[in-house]
Amino acid sequence: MPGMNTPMTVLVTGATSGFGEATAERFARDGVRLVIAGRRADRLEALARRLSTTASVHPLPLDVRDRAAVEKALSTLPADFARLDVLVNNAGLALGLEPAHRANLDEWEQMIDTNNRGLVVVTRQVIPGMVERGRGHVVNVGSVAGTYPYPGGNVYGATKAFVHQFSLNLRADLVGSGVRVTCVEPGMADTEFSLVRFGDAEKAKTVYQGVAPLVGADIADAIHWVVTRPPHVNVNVLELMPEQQAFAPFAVKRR
Ligand code: NDP
Ligand code: 8X3
Repeated sequence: MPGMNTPMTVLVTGATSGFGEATAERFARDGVRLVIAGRRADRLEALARRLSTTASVHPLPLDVRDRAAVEKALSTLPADFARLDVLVNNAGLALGLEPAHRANLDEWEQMIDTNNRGLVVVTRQVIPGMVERGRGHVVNVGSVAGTYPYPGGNVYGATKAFVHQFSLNLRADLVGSGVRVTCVEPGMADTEFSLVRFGDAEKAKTVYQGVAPLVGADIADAIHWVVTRPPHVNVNVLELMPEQQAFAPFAVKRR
């Protein structure tokens, strides 16, 4: 990473809540330069003000689904923030939990556009500079849903399987370049995730009842840990779950 006295520059997408906000908070404690991105500009401004006591922060209102906007925003970053050392591709969402034959196709498209298209557009814009400088780290936020299927996980889980495989394929391309790639794959975590998924605060609350779920700070710690390993160490994949969560048994429907 940068020289002894140069702080790292870290871009976090989806920094307006949950994992992204916690990750920005974690890196801010190290006094890095932070670019925080998300659609809700008011939240970005508030977070930037809050973190500015320890870090230099550049709020970047951005919808990752808008390729032209992403390309423009990332190619015109202020000079102090333009040389990115770490990209945390965290922006993403799940919508709905209906079985595939009843699911809403617009919601499927929005998940693909955000979790996959958005992620690859941001990545493609950022990695040439990292390769040129011979250093960098791309941390993609996948999910246990990309490995273990569950009813209603249909397209959401598939988008996260894409994130997992894209991360490994990035590794294959970037090996030896000084640019590291990690896929961090959390299980159930209490953020705004379920509120977004169901659009219903009461229903969202029930998801975490009786469970000590992961929280944003747990994932922020994991992301911070993979990034702060010595440069010769690449954590390929890091999967985390709450102690109270595990895998489903095979479903057998008997007639
Ligand atoms: P939150 O809903 O709290 O945060 C999601 C973030 O993504 C928000 O900051 C939101 O910002 C941003 N985002 C969503 N759509 C867009 C978009 N089109 N453009 C830019 N930013 C966008 O949920 P989490 O923190 O839980 O989710 C973060 C990531 O972690 C997601 O990729 C999610 O799939 C993944 N994940 C979550 C788990 C969980 O149980 N919570 C477990 C495993 C993975 P804004 O709305 O302001 O644009
Ligand atoms: C979020 C975890 O299990 O709700 O990616 O799909 S889960």
